[in-house]
Amino acid sequence: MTRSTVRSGKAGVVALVLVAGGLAAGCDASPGPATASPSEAAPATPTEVLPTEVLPTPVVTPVPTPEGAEGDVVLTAANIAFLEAQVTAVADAPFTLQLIHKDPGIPHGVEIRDGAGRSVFRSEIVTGPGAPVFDVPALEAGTYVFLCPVHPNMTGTLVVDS
Ligand SMILES: [Cu+2]
Repeated sequence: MTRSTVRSGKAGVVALVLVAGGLAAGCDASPGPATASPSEAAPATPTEVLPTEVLPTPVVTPVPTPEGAEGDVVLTAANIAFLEAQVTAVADAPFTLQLIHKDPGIPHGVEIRDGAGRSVFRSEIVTGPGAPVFDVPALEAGTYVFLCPVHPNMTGTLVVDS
């Protein structure tokens, strides 16, 4: 009885050691691939939420006349749009209108229409880039529309002041 008890005890110890060894081996192997997995590492990266700066509403300022501009009135065409929403000319006197044309390979021109929609001036069409100056005849005081004959969406206001 006592022998068999001792034997079974030894066997039990051996079995425990084997099991422990097996567990240890399993523990050594499993953490490796788990921590190396990038899919688990990515979500763990803390996402820094920066405070959103509250900027003041931008004030619409007139586009400064480009350096080297020669016209009495200067219009800038860029990205198939006039940068100037409104320009001013002096009434009852011929003036020059310069088109600063910044769209390479794209044709633009300038047409001026009076309040009744009549065309009072139309420049030649120019393929950019370039900076042609056109002579515009005297206009009566009033509010006109300028536009590009090629691109009707390119429009703005010409105020002629006496
Ligand atoms: Cu155009």
